[in-house]
Amino acid sequence: MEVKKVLSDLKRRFPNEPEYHQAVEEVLMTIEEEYNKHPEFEKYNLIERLCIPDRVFTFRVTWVDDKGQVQTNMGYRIQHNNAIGPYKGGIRFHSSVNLSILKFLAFEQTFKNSLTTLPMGGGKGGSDFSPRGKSDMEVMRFCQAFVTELWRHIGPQTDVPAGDIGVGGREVGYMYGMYKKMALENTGTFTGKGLEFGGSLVRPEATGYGNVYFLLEMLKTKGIDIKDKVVAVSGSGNVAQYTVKKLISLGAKVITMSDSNGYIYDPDGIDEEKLAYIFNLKNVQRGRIREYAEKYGCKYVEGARPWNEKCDIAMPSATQNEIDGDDARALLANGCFAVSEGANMPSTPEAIAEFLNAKILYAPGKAANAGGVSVSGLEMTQNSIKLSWSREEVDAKLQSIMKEIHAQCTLYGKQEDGYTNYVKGANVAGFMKVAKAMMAQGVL
Ligand code: NDP
Ligand code: 2IT
Repeated sequence: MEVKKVLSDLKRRFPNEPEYHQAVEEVLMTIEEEYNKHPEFEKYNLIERLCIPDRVFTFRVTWVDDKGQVQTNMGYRIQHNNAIGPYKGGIRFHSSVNLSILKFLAFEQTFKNSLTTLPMGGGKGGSDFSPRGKSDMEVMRFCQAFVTELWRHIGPQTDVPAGDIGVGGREVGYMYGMYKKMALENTGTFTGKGLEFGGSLVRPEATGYGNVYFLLEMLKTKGIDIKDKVVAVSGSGNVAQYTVKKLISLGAKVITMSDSNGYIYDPDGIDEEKLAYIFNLKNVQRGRIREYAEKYGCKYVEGARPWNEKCDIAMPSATQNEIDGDDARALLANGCFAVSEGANMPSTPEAIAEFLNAKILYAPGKAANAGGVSVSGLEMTQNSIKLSWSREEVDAKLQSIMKEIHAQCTLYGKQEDGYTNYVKGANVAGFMKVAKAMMAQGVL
């Protein structure tokens, strides 16, 4: 494989998809060496078959708002690769959603799901609909209209969606309800469902908790204790909230959270009580993070990201490309020694290069945030056997999966000087499993 040629071909065939190109480039650069050890991969053109999604569905979603006006949004589902199991991955509702963003997410998901040890392929979907500022009934009508198109492409053995930005328990509930009405089946073709109708304990917590479990594994390699470490977290949604919850329970000090308008800096640290306020503010009131600063009298910085604040550890948990080269240099200059990504592709290529050059502990999202989809996989298992496991059982399985992902990253990412390049480790380990499965199944 010649990475430059593969990339230039992809850019020519799929122009104007910068996030997709970015995600593919990062993976190809790191798997090139391993790929070229297997001439059989090249013979079967594995690389193009792995980079280009199996299929892409695009559809218009039409719904009626509270004023009686007819609205349209775009809907998408990318079925990227099902070599190791049914397509699996979340649905994102955000005004920025487009084909490029969903293709990058579906591509990443394929490698992430491969790392989880569970039999799941990769997919992603979403819409440029923004739930922010919409009434509950508007969100419901939109979800129903979205699924009226989507339902024919998904199923428990074919493609199992879940949540992502803008899609939480409320949205999954509305989508699953409509799906059941259309498909006349009750086999759990969505994960992140409510506990009353097939959801799994620990699924809401799983991405944030899983990221902290991965961080603990990384810290263990250096003999560092999480207690009293200062952590900067971005975002204040599902992933950020449970990341902070776990960090507090382990005695770390979380000093920042953010949303798309700005970030709060609390030098005393966010404690249990303040976090309960954030859960209510974000999940019930659907308010802005600025209100935290007003309530607790701390600093709020409008229109900025938290990476200039001094911290030991950074856990970006909002969105893609939220840490650029300057942010990375600021973090390093302030002594940050570990970055563990809750979000998907939050660091730009320049930022990643800074972290790797500085040889800090740096975990890419596809490894560190895989706890969410892992517990989704466990939800699918529970639905299949028609049983529910206890909180302790699911949490123990999540912890052992995160340990196993860390071990796989170490296997392929450990360098001669002892430094672990988790980017390379995650990409090669994720790739090898999918590649072997594709080879065994013939040219498809
Ligand atoms: P939520 O919708 O619950 O929260 C998203 C958070 O990020 C909000 O605070 C939101 O702010 C902020 N945000 C979203 N878009 C932007 C933007 N363009 N600029 C700045 N801030 C932004 O989503 P999740 O917590 O579920 O997802 C967060 C990240 O984690 C995403 O990258 C997602 O792909 C990833 N992820 C999620 C998993 C899950 O299980 N949910 C699993 C693995 C990864 P605001 O309120 O202003 O919109
Ligand atoms: O990016 C992700 O891994 C998710 N949004 C979760 C996917 C899932 O199927 O649970």
